[in-house]
Amino acid sequence: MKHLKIKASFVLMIAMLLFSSLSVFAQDMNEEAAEAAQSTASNINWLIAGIAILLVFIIGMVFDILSKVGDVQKKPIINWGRINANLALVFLVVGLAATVWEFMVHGKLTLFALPAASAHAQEYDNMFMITLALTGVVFVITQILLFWYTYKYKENLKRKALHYPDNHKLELIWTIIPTFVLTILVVRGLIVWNHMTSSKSENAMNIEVFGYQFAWNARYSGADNKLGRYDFRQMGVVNALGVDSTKEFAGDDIITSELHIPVNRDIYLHFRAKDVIHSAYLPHFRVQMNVVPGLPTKFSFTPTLTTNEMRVKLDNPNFDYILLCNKICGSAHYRMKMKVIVDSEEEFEKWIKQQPALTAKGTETNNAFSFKIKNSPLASN
Ligand SMILES: [Cu+2]
Repeated sequence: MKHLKIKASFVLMIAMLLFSSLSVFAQDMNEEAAEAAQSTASNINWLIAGIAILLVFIIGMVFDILSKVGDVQKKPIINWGRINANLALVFLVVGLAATVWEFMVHGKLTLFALPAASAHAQEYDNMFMITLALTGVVFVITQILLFWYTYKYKENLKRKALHYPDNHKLELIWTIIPTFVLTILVVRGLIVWNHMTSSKSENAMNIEVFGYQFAWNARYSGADNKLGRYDFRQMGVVNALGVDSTKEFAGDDIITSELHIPVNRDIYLHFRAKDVIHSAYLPHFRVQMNVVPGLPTKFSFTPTLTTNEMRVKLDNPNFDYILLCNKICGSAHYRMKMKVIVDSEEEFEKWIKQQPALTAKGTETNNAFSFKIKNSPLASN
């Protein structure tokens, strides 16, 4: 019992400390709030975190003491079985309510609430919807069963557990049905994916999308519709993409920091990364592709709505399409975005004519950088 008394007084001490610090802090807040509430925001967060940890600790100790008292008296004070069962029911109701709330409040942020603007988008959205509906139904049913049975068959000292080692019929059913459903989903997914990735026509416009920490560039292939070769040893401050304008197909390449694409034209994007893995995500076109250093990736799609048409459709004159990085790639990942503009054919022709080609810009290789690289072990071949 002496041991218990020490523990109880320790908990009391922590509680008193906590409440005295809280009241002091409340006074401070009143005074400081008028001056600079913002500067205390991070202090408040730390205090809340500290309080939460202390509370968990105190509650744990209280339960510990009660159960030890129960042990001494040979009669349990806390019925853990009942607490767990009731918590399971609370979890079920709160969890399901939170799921519904989440859908109602943030459902408009999901992909299929975002208007689609590419030729393959309908197929993609259908697949998304079917998968979500199927998994959603299974999720709700299994969660209800899981928590309801936890509650219903809570610990009961008068009841003996039934030994039920196996049931082959049941196991067959819950193996075959998911296998069947998942096979349909995967096969359908493969069909849609193959259709999406093999629809590239011969005269698709080749554009390179170049990602680096923390921005994007687009490189147009120019009149020849062929991207000139690049060499990583030529990448430098002046020539960020490492394209040598004197080489075949490279002279007419055009590098921009905005991605303009003509509507209803097949676009073939070639992705390249400079430093770490990025992921080019064009949500309105239902396009996403990893952008990996040393591993070229590609995707073709056809935009179906110009930026102006989309602005009218959404009744939002400030709307713009976007390409953003969807792979956490470093400290400034959040601002790794590129504006995408879908032009009419005429608008696009006008815009692209205003962009200087590499030869016109007189882009040279960065000699200082090249020199350094040439003398490094990297350039031994
Ligand atoms: Cu990135």
